[in-house]
Amino acid sequence: MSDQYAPTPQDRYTFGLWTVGQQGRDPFGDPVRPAMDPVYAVHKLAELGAWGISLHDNDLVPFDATPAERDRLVQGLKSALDETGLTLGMATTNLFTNPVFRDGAFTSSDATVRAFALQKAMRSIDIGAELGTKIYDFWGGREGSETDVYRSPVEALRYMREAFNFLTRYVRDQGYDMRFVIEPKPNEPRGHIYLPTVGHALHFITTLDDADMVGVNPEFAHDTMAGLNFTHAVGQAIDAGKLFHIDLNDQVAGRYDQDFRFASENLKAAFYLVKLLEESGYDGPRHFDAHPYRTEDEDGVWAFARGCMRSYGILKDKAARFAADAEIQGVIAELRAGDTFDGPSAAGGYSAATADAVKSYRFDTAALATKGRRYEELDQLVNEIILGVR
Ligand code: GLT
Ligand code: MN
Ligand code: MN
Repeated sequence: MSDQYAPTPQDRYTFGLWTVGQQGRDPFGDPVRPAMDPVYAVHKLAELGAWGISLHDNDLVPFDATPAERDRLVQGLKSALDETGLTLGMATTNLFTNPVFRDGAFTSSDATVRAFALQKAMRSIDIGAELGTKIYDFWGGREGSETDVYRSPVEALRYMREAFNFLTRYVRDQGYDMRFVIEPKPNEPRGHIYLPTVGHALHFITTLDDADMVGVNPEFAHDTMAGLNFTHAVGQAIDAGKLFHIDLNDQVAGRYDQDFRFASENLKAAFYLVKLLEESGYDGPRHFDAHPYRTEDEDGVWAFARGCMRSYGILKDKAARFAADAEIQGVIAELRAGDTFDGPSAAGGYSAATADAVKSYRFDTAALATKGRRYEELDQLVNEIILGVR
């Protein structure tokens, strides 16, 4: 299927090695697909038109690898990236699989575990730097609790801050050209995860020594699990100048963490998200952090990867159609014309005189109260764009 939606590296699509390499293991069932060699995944993704990959340290280097093994594996992947021209869009540390992290990593109650987590993160940051990534992700899957019987959330945030302050200094000391992103999630695998939403993370970042180096990595599924509007969360990250990366996938609200193919469930939410991203000038990776259905074999994995990229490209085209649609833009222009106000307001900033003027202004509330917004009409036009009839 080669057409205008065929992905190209200019689209900046990236995939975690753990996504196309996901073996379909779940809490009730064994893997259904064999392990995938990272070098093979890089070549396949290059063939499909992706721009890059992302990885955890342990997607490439086993937890107990010797230094020689580590060097050989990193070198092997580096060669694959060089040969294909793919980039490492993001790297991160696995601070959740090993039983050591049963009660968290940076926020573990055990000081030895916290120090070990720092060691693992620094070694993993070194791998990321060697492979050329400029974005380093922190998903605190185990950073949380089921019960607050022992560690207070205030203590946990203090530990988290210590770790971030230490690691940004480490990156600066090494001279790495790298920024950090915090990836919020409300729960799973912990009952309650610290920094559960984009808003929590954005505030936490303001308390860090090197706040300029740290942004967020919002994930569609994580906000959707909690019943939140993901596009609004992304909007807040953009407003704060902190959207350094994004994890795209899909999810049914109220279910377990599904990590479905991008736009497979919530087409319209995906449309408004892509529209926002494209219109905002976001120029980071369009990173797919999703899993193929457990029903699939390897062909299904590549159908999944193609589907993520094609849906993004198609929705990007739909957003452009929205912007070019004369009827839609006509309605918007009429609404905008009726939405102006040349009386006193907050728009020009505060002054005592403006405050007095606003307080004494005679508003025609009867007219305002009866004014319709035409959003039904506009939103239906969006449906018709998405459904392909305009
Ligand atoms: C894990 C999680 C993702 C994170 C990854 C980074 S791993 O699959 O569900 O949301 O982005 O650690
Ligand atoms: Mn993610
Ligand atoms: Mn996820």
